[in-house]
Amino acid sequence: MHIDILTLFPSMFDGPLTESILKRAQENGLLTIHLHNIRDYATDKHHTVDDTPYGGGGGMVMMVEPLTVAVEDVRGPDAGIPVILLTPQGRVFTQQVAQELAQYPRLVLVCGRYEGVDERVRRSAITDEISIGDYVLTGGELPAMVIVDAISRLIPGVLGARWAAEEDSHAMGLLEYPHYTRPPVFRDMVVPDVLQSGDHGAVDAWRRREAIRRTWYRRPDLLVTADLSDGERWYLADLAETDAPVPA
Ligand code: 4GM
Repeated sequence: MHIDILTLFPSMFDGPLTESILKRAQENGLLTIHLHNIRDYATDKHHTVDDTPYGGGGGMVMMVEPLTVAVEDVRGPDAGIPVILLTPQGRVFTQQVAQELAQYPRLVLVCGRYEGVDERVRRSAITDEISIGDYVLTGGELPAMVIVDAISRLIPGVLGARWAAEEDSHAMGLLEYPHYTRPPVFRDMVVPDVLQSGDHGAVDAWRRREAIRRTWYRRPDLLVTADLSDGERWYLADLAETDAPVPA
């Protein structure tokens, strides 16, 4: 996967992309990330990239020409490459969107700043708009990092052979089951017996039930679309009949 990122603040990406799993993915050639400074595409001697909005009002708007030329230069002639603007007005980023984007060999991410970008950039250069959630940030850089992280760990080989991203909680439409490691007793809190039983079938069944229980308690909205068996739907109906739910 090759990702180009257009930003006014390339150095903001230094930390997250050069540590841990994303660092190793790049060293192993599974991921390449190129940062491009939008200011390099400014056309005047002051390297201006923003201007006051027509119609007045506060704030600044990112100018159409530097951003459009930057996208055209970075993307090249291949019109099939997604060019994604990070904006609070985009479609909301979910695990499903991450899986969709992870299928592409190349992506271009465009980080806006100020009050937004000139509307004509969207029409001439952007193919998709994504929001990481219903809140406003000072720029698209943090959303771009979130997207790079979520997509990278879906690339085969990035997490290593023993880890299957398909089994991630949100990939299954459920929250994750509870995790434990040593010691078996901490203060008065014990590890459930089944996890120490060595019975893998029983462990899988317990984890699946706990994932459903936790999802029902914390995020019941997810259960509308979760892929549950008939037996699991019965289990859910039982949970829903309990008057005082046990915090999961
Ligand atoms: C307006 C237009 C993304 C503001 C484009 C960007 C939040 C998100 C910005 C922009 C952003 C989000 C910059 N704030 N919720 N601010 O994903 O890039």
